Amino acid sequence: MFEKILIANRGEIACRIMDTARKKGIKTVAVYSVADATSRHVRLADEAYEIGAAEASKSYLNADAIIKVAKKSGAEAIHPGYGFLSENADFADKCEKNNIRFIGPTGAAIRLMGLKDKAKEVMASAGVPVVPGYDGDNQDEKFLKNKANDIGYPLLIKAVAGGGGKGMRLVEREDDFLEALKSAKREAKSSFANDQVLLEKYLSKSRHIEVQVFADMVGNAVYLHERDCSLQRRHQKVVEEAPAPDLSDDMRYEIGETAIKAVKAIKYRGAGTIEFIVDVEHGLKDAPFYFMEMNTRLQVEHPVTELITGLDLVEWQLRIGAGERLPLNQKDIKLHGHAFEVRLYAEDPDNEFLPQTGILNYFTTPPISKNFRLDTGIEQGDEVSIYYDPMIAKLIVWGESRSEALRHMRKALKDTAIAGLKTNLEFLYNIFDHQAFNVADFDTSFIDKYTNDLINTKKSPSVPVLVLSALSELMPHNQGHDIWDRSDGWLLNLNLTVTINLVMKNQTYDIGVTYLKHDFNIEISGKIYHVNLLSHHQNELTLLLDGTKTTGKVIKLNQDLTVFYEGSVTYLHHYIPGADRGDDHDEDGSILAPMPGKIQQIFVKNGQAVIAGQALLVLEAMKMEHTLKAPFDGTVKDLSLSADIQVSDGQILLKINQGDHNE
Ligand code: MV4
Repeated sequence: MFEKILIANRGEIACRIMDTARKKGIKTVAVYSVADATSRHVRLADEAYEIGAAEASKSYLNADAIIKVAKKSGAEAIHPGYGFLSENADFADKCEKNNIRFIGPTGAAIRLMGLKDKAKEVMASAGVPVVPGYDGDNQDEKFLKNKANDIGYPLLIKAVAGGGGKGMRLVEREDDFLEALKSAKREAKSSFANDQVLLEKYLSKSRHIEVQVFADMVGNAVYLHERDCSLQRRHQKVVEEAPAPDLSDDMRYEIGETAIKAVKAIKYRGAGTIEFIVDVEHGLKDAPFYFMEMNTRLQVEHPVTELITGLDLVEWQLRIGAGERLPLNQKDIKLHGHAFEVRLYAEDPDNEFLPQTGILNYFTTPPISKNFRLDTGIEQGDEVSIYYDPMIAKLIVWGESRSEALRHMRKALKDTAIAGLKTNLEFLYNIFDHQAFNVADFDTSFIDKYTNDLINTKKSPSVPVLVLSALSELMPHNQGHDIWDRSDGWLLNLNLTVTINLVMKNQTYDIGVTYLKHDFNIEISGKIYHVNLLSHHQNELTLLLDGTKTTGKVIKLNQDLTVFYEGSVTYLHHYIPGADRGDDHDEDGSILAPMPGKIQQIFVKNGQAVIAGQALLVLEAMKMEHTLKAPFDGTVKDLSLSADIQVSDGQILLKINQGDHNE
């Protein structure tokens, strides 16, 4: 076994790998960019070396710098985690050439699985079912259009060098084919420097079921059963679970054995995942399933497999990487219970999931237990920057059954609180609170289909949220004391009413609070509510609201309140005349780039009248599209950009002259 390994990654996965290495008594070497100098993975490592600037290309993707640190530190092996260099065949080869064990498959296996057409050919010849279509080298437009007509519509155009949906186009009708083909090739060329595409029949009602596999260096291979990752948004997985709900034992066996055929066909080594697409047009029972792609790395969602098998997949990677045989035979790998994982992201579902940056001023999660696991790379006070994926943490739960695990996840999400930046917490809660998901009635279209249930952009805050906020604002903010310790005379003047002004989306709510010695009357929009305060501790209040027990958390930063109540998250501002700094958005209506990126589309022109909320342009950044909208009614001016222009963070893109409507 290794004495010392280098983890060529950051964030939660680097911390997670270090956890296992430490348990095995293996020394760990961290590498970090200038932006990560004080991050958690640096603190957890035995040694740490700076390898370059914040941009990943200058640090975590800098293969030579990483190998240099491995040599200097005496690390015998490198664990790449996921993302970054984890599926870079040249890096894997370079490690081996430098006599450093790459903890993963050979460069040859990575290379082979990196191209969808080659991967499909290898799988088909190994007897693994692949989606019907065309994956040859002939890329002539007319030839491909004829092939498309043979396959039938709807069909998918997929970049062979693509992955995760990039360079993928759904074509519903023959007339749309050529334009979609050109668009897919353009994106593939710019993203992968390889514009070759393949065609596939589109399975319009599908489940994404993937099988965790492991193989050692002497030809043994096992499957650690499957994960269902059908809940995706723009090909980013949102929820993963294991095992796949309602999958029969027969089908579990069949899918698992098929995955092993795939692994043996490519002489694989280490941890891997075979992704299948299951055609559930006629239900899941005996449904046809097809090879989609193979991931030659440990995946983000591996914890759900660990929880239902009781195995440590990183430990297996280290042992196999050190040349050991597989620790278990197939018959020894048992399933127990059900697990879910959600990815907590710094993004704003109310604004097209725009990535958020800022300081994590407040971050609390439930206590760790056999039912709750937290994998995170950041702690309270850390910054979420624009340089890396805005994932804050993974919340993972385990229960004896799917319904018990669902309960544990709802509880975990309700007991998680984050303030200082917006997150997808409420969006995640709404998924686990959704009837269709609870009865496992879902497929890959779930998030698109139920978007309006999942992203319930609030028009106004609920009464419990307003009551919790108003009372919280009356507490002395010397933490831990309760309302009775107020030093001012307010509590002595019975029947005195104070008004708290709370603002949400430019709408003000005046909350009248009257103290009645043992309880309160609270007036909202002319209606009186009777409230007993039961307890107030650590930002959490419990009260009786017209006799109903009500508990919530109010986190205050300056005059801004983040309110957590029954899975909902509400952002309010406590307006105190004179205490408020001026609006920080500039009066001249400048539209600034929220982060570095490329102008993808412009919908308006100089002199055009626009209304508040109207889409102005699309910025491509952080692997996603971000639509920038008019902050108020007005007229477009100073627009001099064109598509494909690269813009910097904070750059003025155009201005909206407020109010005037000259065409
Ligand atoms: C498919 C498919 C249906 N039919 N291929 C490929 C990339 C991966 N992220 C999802 N992929 C899919 N490939 C065929 N022939 C369905 C998916 C798919 C999906 C597609 C669109 C939107 C969301 C999706 C979620 C999971 C799987």
